[in-house]
Amino acid sequence: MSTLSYLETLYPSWGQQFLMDEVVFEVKTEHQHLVIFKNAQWGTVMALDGVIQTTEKDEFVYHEMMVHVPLLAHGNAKKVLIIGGGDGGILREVLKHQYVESVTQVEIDQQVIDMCITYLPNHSAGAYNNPKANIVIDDGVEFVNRCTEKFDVIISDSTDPMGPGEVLFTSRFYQGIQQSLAEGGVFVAQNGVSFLQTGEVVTTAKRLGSLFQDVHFYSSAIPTYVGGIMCFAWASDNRALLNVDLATLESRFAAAGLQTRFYTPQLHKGSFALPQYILDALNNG
Ligand code: AG3
Repeated sequence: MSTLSYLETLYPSWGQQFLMDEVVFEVKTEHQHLVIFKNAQWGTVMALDGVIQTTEKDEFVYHEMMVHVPLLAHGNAKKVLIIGGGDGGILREVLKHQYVESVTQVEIDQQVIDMCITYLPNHSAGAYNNPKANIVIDDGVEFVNRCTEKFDVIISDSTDPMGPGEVLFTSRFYQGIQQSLAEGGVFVAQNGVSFLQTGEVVTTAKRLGSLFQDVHFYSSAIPTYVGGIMCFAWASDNRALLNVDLATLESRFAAAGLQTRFYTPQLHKGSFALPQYILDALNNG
């Protein structure tokens, strides 16, 4: 049995630990520590600066909820923008929607994409070769503030708001999002494990709230983002998207011909109901 292990250091006094059967890639620079290893329970695991980013076994929960919720709520998204998401899981799920004409992905680091194609090939599953995919290596904040194109759905698949990911939670980023969102469009973003990172929902709600008419969160439990449910931020000026009824979601889901392992239209509806501790934090914040 392996004695090498990886301890997540996201929280100061508690964290999950993995046995590393094999370290397949590791790079320690002065700015970051990236490691990809194999674990019997979770398959290939990627961690960055002490935080588990994705695992082969449970990535579908996160990627399906980040993609199918906004896309099926919208129902007719033709242009989609992904910020971050270097492992390609978001891109893979977006491209399952046939009516999507083009997907632009802005990732700051080409090396992350290349490494994930090599070591986590099932995440992108060939999506980077799809002619509808347009990959831009750039800073997401600069891109959205400069961009003159408009997108129906924008998905921010970032790290936590510390280090390089921090800028993707700022008002300047959200202003760029507002400018880049087509009329009737919706923005969603990874927004932390709320039991432990409660401040994140409060801050995001304030920042997005001053720019969009409709700011909300939906949630899901992702096994290796430990500590309870993760919240996803939702921002739009189109209130109808939040209130799409179950029958409509079911018919869009069927028409899209999606084979999912987590997403269902009923889960979609239910994911917008938040526990009282989050509602209290939002009301008191
Ligand atoms: N990006 C989100 C990782 C967040 C982990 N944070 C946490 N457990 N609080 C993952 C990239 C997947 N494409």
